[in-house]
Amino acid sequence: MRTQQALQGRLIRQSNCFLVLERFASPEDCARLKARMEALLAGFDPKTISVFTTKNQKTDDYFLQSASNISFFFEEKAFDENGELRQPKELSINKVGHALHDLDPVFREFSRSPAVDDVLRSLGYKRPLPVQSMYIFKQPSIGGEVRPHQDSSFIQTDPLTCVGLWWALEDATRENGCLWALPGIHKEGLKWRPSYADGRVSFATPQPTYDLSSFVPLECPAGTLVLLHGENVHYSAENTSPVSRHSYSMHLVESASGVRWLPDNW
Ligand SMILES: O=C(O)CCC(=O)C(=O)O
Repeated sequence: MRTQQALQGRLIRQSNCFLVLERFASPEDCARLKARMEALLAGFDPKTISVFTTKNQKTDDYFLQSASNISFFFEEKAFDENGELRQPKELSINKVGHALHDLDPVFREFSRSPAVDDVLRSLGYKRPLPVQSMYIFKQPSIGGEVRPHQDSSFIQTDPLTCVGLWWALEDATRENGCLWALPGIHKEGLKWRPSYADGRVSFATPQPTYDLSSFVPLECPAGTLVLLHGENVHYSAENTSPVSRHSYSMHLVESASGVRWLPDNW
């Protein structure tokens, strides 16, 4: 019943591989998550620097260990030629991840709320298990792109069960780097798979490229929840606008019996 109420009137776009639900998070929810992130950033010492880029998948220890930490990654364009930050850390961070849903009380409460649980159960999940989360800033002018990818490439179960939940904490537009998704692509299955066996990343084939003209923009107001099928291909472009685009996302899998977590996942 709560699921029906949660979904009622808010399903603005549906394809087989993504759903966009407006007004899922209240303005107070968005403000609470943003304020909490501000506090986490205030306590962060930028000496432990790692630059996040999805162009060349990061393989350093700081990145790999962030799976079970709250770690901070800078924008590539945050640094000048001497390796110094051009502007305050608050305007230089690309993202924070990847265990906010477990380790931080505010993000944990939001991530495991009854409303989130209802949506996952309405999708058929019996024991949904959050395995990764991140806060992306898409900083004004320097916000880096996230290249087209399938979440199941990095989070694989047998059978495939990964689902992405992505919340706009600020209005997301084409100008400030909204998500773009490729309708129907999930029917073609998993395209690419890296291995993280023995703490090292390796892959047998290069990451596939996609014709970006087939993607649709998921522009949406703050508070919107975008649900992404694990084999959907999605990306977000650079933010060259003067406006940031904060978001929080979480990836989950089914953990009921009969579903196997692959040991070479990150
Ligand atoms: O927020 C973004 O720009 C990209 C997020 C994303 O690709 C994801 O959550 O899987």
